[in-house]
Amino acid sequence: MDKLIITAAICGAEVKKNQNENIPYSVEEIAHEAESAYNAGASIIHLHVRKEDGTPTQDLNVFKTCIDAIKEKCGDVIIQPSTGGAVGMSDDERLNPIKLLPEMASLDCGTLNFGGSDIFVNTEDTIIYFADKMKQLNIKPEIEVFDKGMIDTAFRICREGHIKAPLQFNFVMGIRGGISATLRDLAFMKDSIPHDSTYTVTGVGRHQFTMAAMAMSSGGNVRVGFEDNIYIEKGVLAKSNGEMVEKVVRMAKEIGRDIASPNEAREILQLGRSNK
Ligand code: KMH
Ligand code: ZN
Repeated sequence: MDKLIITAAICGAEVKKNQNENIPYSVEEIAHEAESAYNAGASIIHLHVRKEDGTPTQDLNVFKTCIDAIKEKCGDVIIQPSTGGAVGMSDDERLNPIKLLPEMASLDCGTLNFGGSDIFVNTEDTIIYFADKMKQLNIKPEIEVFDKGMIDTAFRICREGHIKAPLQFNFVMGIRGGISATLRDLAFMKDSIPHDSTYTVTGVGRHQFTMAAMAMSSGGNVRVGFEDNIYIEKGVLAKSNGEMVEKVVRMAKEIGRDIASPNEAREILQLGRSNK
């Protein structure tokens, strides 16, 4: 098996300090959380940013300031801005951070009920619009899938030339409205992607570490972080993203899976190769 790539989704758009006071909002807090995850073994930072009061934003300047601050503290870490942003944002607002030419960015491949009464809208036109922009800028999309049909959409747009293999998937499992976080569904998702693809598993909420265990033992990669879960164990709030990454590193050590450095992750994911 390849070395394990750990992504830290350090902030997200939805979770707030009243749920866990350690959720980062300011540039300093975001950079500090990225550093804690990087020092613990994360090679990718999946990045959302906030206004000072915690409101999610896709403002270009806020992204730039945060990315600069993270680079200063974390040197070679891979920064993967979100183009999902928050529910209700316009397509062009969501796309803002790709103007900073990151190596990767998220590409959400379908619409779903999102955690209750919200709808996270990604029409096929939106997906193709985002994919074409990323292709022009040679940014590798991480294909965010919340259900199996989104894998099929990714195939279709790949066949049509909007994204290029090898594809990198992130299976987000356990969100209300999306696929459940079970071994059966992970096997289904994993068996549904092309053999030359790579995949990461994001278990939402209480599923975070059980899905991490399944992902790392089946050859997949792992995402953890405050975006997806605020607890380090049942009833105990996590102190930092670093604490969650450390737990994944301990689990990987126990089963003999080495951790990828950022440069090793670049090799495995084939970042920086032509997207055309
Ligand atoms: N905040 C969600 C609505 C992504 O980063 O691409 C979308 C999201 C996915 O978090
Ligand atoms: Zn996200």
